[in-house]
Amino acid sequence: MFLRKSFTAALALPALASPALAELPHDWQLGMQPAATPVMVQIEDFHRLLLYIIIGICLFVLALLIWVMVRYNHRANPVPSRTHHNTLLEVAWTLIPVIILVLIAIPSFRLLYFEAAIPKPDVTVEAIGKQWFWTYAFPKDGNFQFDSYMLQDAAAAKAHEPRLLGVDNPLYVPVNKVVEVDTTGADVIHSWSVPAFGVKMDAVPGRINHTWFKATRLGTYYGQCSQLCGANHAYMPIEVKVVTQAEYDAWLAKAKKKYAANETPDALRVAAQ
Ligand SMILES: [Cu+2]
Repeated sequence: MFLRKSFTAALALPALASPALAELPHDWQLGMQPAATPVMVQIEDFHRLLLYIIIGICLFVLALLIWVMVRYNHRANPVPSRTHHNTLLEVAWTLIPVIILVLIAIPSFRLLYFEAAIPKPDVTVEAIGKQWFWTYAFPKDGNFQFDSYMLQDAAAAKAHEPRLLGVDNPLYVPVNKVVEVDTTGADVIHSWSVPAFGVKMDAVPGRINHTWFKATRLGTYYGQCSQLCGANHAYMPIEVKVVTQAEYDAWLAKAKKKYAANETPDALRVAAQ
């Protein structure tokens, strides 16, 4: 019994030391980060479908090339054919790609509309891109806002946060709840992007863009500004902690007090209405 317990603990320890639930890129990673929202699951499915189609076409073209090289080279085919038209072939190589493109367009548009239609939100967050940090505002939940800066290397190491991705004030959201993210830019165009959520929305000065996610797994998720916005563009990461509703409520109550002095700017609130 004791042995089994210590064995389990030994397994669990390294997982705790390197944040077990953190979703971030790894060295030698091939492919995308594991999906954490329904939108990202569908993006992955669509990506896989495209990959199969592309591999099929590449293999087909490769086979044709090899066949032509072997069967119709100078030695194997000393007298060249004088054929210059084949109506059936020409119709086929026009129609088949059209059919493939239409087959791709159907799930593509379905996914596009699924992403664009925001379900009724449980939480609304404004993500305001600034040179070079993010400000998060909760206009409907207590009307407070706070700044989220990247941790410098020493501070990140101390806080067991990944270098260049950890922030001082992460965004907290409840698991399995629809979170609407309204993005805008305070100076130039930024982009709020979290790969595991399948979310990337430009933050444009003078307008508010809307997107959403519903994280289905607890954990810490990282993203980065994805629109070149100036000298420190690479140093304004995004950290989102997906927690249980109870943990979220506790954070919200604390945040309301801690950031009480920081009201949502009037200009933004008017624009949001
Ligand atoms: Cu930026």
